[in-house]
Amino acid sequence: MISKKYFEELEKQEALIARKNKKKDLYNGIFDRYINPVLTRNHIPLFWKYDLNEETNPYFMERLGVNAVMNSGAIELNGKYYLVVRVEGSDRKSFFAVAESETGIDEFRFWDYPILLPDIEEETNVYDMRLTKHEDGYIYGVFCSESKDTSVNDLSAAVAAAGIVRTKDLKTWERLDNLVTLKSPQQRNVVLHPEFVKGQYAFYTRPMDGFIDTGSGGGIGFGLCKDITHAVIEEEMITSERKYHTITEAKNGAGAVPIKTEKGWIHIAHGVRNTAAGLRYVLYVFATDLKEPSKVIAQPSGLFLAPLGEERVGDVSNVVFTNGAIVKEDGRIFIYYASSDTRMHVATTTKDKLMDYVFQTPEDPLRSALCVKQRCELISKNLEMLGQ
Ligand code: M1P
Repeated sequence: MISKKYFEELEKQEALIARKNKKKDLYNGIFDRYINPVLTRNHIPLFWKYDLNEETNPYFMERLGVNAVMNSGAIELNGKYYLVVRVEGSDRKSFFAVAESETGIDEFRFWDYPILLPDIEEETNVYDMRLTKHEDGYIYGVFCSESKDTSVNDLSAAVAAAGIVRTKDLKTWERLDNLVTLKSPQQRNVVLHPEFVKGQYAFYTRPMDGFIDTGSGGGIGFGLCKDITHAVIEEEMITSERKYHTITEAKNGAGAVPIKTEKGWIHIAHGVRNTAAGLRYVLYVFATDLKEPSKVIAQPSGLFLAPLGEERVGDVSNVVFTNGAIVKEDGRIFIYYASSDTRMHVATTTKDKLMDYVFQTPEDPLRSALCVKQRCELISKNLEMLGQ
């Protein structure tokens, strides 16, 4: 017999999924935020967590809990919006699952089963997949493949590498070799560029000395490789640098797959700085050259999107993180971001607005005196317009 409680809980969940989303009444001219998160752990199908059988689960208890849904890759296929979500079980292990929506801003629903990736024995955890529709015809998923660091006597020591899978339908996944970067011992936040560069596959990387600290890693890296099935990057160069006293001082990492525009590739990445309250993660944006996607050609000052209100609180508070955006043919852009490693949100904008933001917003002059000068110039121009 199916437990009665299941049907009560299901009704609540269906109401949650059917809830319409609305833009928040917050203006900055750059993007719109939305009132409801697009996915929370309460969207997880009940049959992933409960044993529905009254005989074996008389108290209708969660047997396999889910702690958080976050950091999702995003892709549009046949007009529908798909997120490949990082689902974190109560056991701290993450896995990937597809959630689908007709609107991109609400009614996201998980498919019946999570993704069963081909396994690599030493891999402990997988997370944060970026989905690239590559010009070679495949959809690639590049994610963090974490394993225990057995070279030191420390239970929390781990090694982060970039795992690579490919698919055509998000259902059948072929696993390729993990990316090897000869000069960097650890990698997270690796993104595959959607086009060939100099006839090769191009990756944005994030060279790191350790599992948490980037150490000498100077920012978002870039490297080429010939064979995606055994990807090896011999040389990495730095694209967007980490900079002293900016939002990228502690670390930064590539986010969504770069968006192609007439004027350059637009990147939505994350920057991290350290504070007395711990690391603070925000999103920032920069553009790279169309022909040389490693060369930064514009970088607006400061942050693009920061955790706000309830977004500031969660498992890892004061964090926003993106690894997926969808660009519609009509120019609308859906940026999917997680807040505080707990839930998923969407922010919407357009290609035109994003280009205006990237190419017309002044750069960070890097010192207070110059920043106030920059602001005074804006004020005096505006006061003149206002006739004062
Ligand atoms: O907890 C915040 C984020 O920390 C890591 O990001 P980074 O490698 O830039 O420090 C990742 O574990 C990410 O999943 C997480 O959201």
